[in-house]
Amino acid sequence: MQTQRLRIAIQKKGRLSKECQDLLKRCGVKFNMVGERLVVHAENMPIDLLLVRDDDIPGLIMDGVVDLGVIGENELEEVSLERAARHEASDYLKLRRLDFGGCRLSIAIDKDIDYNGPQDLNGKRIATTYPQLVKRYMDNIGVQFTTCMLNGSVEVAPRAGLADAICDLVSTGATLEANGLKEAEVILRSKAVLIQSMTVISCEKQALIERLLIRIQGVIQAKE
Ligand code: PRT
Ligand code: ZN
Repeated sequence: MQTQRLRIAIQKKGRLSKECQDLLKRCGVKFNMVGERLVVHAENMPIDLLLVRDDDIPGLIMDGVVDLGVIGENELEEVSLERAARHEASDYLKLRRLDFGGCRLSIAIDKDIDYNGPQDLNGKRIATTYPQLVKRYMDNIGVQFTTCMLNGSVEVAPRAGLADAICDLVSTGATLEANGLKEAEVILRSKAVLIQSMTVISCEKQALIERLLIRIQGVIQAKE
């Protein structure tokens, strides 16, 4: 269902939401976040913000339900691989890498284990929320493994005897340390990105996207 207004999907609540809203505001988009609304209309531009869980953003873009989205590359690439494996639409346009949401997706092991390289992961069970990205990495280096899919508490899996290692997002490393783990391999460095759906849109909408991109460029440069 096409609308005249540009639809932008952003995370409703979480690590990307504040910076995402700040970026849009600095770009001159005026809106008022009130209550538990799913859609918020910008007051001064033909833009609607869709407030959703980050997990839903890649699919909304790939299915052409929204025009733009802001999402972590980790989530974006995982969903894209997962959808491609199911022969579902998995394409998108990456418009710009943003200056927030930075983290790395890393394989971590018990801190007391002697680690000499990826071959040491051979035959191990790895707990993760990102099975596709782990598979891509392990297949590339030719190391056998199994996964244990966990949507939360990944870092406690080794201690709980559910897995030998984990693959999870790391920013400061404090969570790993608190759970007696150490980083063994970084498999992806991620940031928030602005993406566009491959769906053909009106010239007006495309022109608005171009204007927004120029403003985003200005906002990011001003911070540097
Ligand atoms: O509710 P919803 O599904 O929308 O949110 P969510 O809980 O799935 O995601 P959220 O808000 O936690 O994270 C959104 C995005 O922020 C992620 O997809 C990443 O792109 C990015 N990001 C950046 C991070 C981190 N840094 C991060 N440190 N996401 C999660 N973490 C977690 C990590 O999983 C681990 O539990 O923080 C912990 C590690 O942090 P340190 O500092 O102890 O290393
Ligand atoms: Zn999520």
